[in-house]
Amino acid sequence: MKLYIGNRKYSSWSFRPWLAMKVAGLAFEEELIPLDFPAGNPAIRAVSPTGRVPVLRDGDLVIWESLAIMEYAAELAPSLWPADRAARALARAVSHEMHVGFGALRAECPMNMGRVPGTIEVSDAVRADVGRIEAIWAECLARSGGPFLFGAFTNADAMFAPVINRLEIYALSDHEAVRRYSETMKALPEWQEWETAARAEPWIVAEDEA
Ligand SMILES: N[C@@H](CCC(=O)N[C@@H](CS)C(=O)NCC(=O)O)C(=O)O
Repeated sequence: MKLYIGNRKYSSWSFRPWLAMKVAGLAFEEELIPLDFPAGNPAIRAVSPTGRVPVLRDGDLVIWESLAIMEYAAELAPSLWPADRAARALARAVSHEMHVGFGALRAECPMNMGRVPGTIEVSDAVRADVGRIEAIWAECLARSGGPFLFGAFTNADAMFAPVINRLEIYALSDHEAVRRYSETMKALPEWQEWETAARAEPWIVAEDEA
């Protein structure tokens, strides 16, 4: 099984399935295809029907879209969704909300694993996105008791992983639940492995440098 990813510094969509599959202990190879071409890297087109990463290849099977990859990973490692049916439904709901939502936060505040934390000007729409994320995290953590959103680590945590980076590097939240949850996520050895490799990357993508 091989996961094609983009730059670790910037590719938030790649980080999600990579983190989920690593924390779940799935064995896979990875190949990084740099996102440093203004019109898209032709090497991505060669492996991805959408010209985007992440893409998972398992034998002849090619899966694109981060959440579809994570659903596939959860079939191989069922702990990636909560065992309880109601919790599993909620974990999927917040994961889908992340997949389609928070457009202002994603557009104005790109994930950047190499950035020194500091504030930037953000719109009211970003503040609203942050408020909704704080509410989701506080509610999930209160319901499960933590330390992850649904108790043990699941795909829902992986879906929000890039947001943890965004809230930190643009200093967007001082909510207690965000602080506690971010500490838990950033202490994962797999998080640290990704971050260390990201910081060693040579590429700078201007449009992701807010
Ligand atoms: N909806 C897709 C989004 C994938 C996506 O936008 N990937 C970006 C990198 S994070 C990409 O491949 N961009 C192509 C490029 O910049 O050349 C998913 O969930 O996987």
